[in-house]
Amino acid sequence: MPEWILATDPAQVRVLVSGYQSWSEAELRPLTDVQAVPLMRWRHEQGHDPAFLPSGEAGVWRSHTVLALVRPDGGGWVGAAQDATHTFTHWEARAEGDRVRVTCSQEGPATAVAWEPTDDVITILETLSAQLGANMHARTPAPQRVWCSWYSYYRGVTLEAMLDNARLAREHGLPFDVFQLDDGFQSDLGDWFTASDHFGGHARDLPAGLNELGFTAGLWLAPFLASPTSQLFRDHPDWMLRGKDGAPLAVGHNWGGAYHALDTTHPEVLVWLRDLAATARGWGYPYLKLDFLYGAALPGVRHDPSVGRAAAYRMGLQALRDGAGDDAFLLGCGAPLAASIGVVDAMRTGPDVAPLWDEDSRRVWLGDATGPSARNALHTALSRWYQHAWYQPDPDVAICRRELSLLTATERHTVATMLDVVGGLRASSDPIAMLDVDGLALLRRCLEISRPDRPTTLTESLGGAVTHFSRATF
Ligand code: 9PG
Repeated sequence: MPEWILATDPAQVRVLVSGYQSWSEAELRPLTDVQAVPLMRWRHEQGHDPAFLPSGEAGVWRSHTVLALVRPDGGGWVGAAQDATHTFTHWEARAEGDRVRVTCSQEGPATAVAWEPTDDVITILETLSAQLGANMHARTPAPQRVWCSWYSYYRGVTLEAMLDNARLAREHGLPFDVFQLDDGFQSDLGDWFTASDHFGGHARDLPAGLNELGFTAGLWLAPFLASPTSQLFRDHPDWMLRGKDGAPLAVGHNWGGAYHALDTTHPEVLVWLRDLAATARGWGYPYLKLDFLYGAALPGVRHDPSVGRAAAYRMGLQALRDGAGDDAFLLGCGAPLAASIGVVDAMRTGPDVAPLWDEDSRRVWLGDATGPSARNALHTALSRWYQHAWYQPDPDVAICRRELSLLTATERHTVATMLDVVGGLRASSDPIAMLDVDGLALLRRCLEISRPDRPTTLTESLGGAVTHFSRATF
């Protein structure tokens, strides 16, 4: 296990860490602080890597793929994996008296890591991240402007609401590229081909209407999941990722109960995944939001035990890409980050936004910053700004409405400004009819692509924003 002993005072150093999947926290903190451990046991699979949880000791910080230590003068050290195709790379920084010990371990076949002492952490971090992106053939699509049904209609979305919003967006001349239908159209988790009772149609009925209005149709899927009540689970219990006891693993709790994940080393599962993505494409959806992808990357007993977690995950993701086609736009969500490079076009880089600033009881007392809030989404997406070389970052939606929201005007504007700093996808879920003159103006501002899609010359200001934001606001 590579190890470095740094002769530097831990009290003078801040550490930049990133959790392994979209919703896991990323942050820049004094090294002597305590990295929060989620107290709720069931969050360990759902928001974190159960095989590499924070230790909970003061002065010990764990990070996936990349870790940076920053001195007050802006110099420091950066460690970064150089490939993540088959491997998860785990970094740990530990304060030990007047020194810092950094260790690096890998889950999966050993691959190269870079370790750089530097007088300019921001520039080296950007350079090493870009190398990882290049090594894994990161895709470089144009940023998309997306209307997504989730953060207003939630599971109650209907076909009519989608079309009403698309019509109003067209009337107001709002420059969306994509109208994306989220969770709620399907009869059960895993049963993507049959409609829910309330949706008022079938997912395949929507794209034509959206196309007529000039929008690309987008669809949400959680392709690696199956609920125990689904037809998918009942027909193919042998396709599930299992625990040591042989029973299908519960990989999370949502939708009113536990749910399972597909074992992506099973050849029939790979065929199913390819067909699923191809079918959605055939319905008229060239934009897919692929959610809860972490399920296929959890530790467990697999059909092919010789395949490690990262490689198994990647096989499932590649099957989806093969089915959707090379020209489809794939957004990963709830997804292992670095292991997705080169297959996804965009990636959610933080937890869900919510129409409230913070839920500090859960964050502070339960040690869990993966919950939905504007603060959590921004804080994590900003702390991952350097990942723009891996995919288009998606910091999640802005919230411009005043109704059905607890955000103050300042908070709405803060979210809008910070999303522009992160770049990548620009998105909204606001029912257009709910927006007043100010709300429409703010939304228009959010949809402006005012920065280059993959900033390479903005490192100073981006890094500065992250540093300032972490210090002053949180
Ligand atoms: C649809 C939503 C939206 C949203 C996604 C994702 O840990 N959890 O229980 C958890 C539940 C939902 C969730 C994230 C985490 O939201 O990020 O944009 O698509 O699914 O169900």
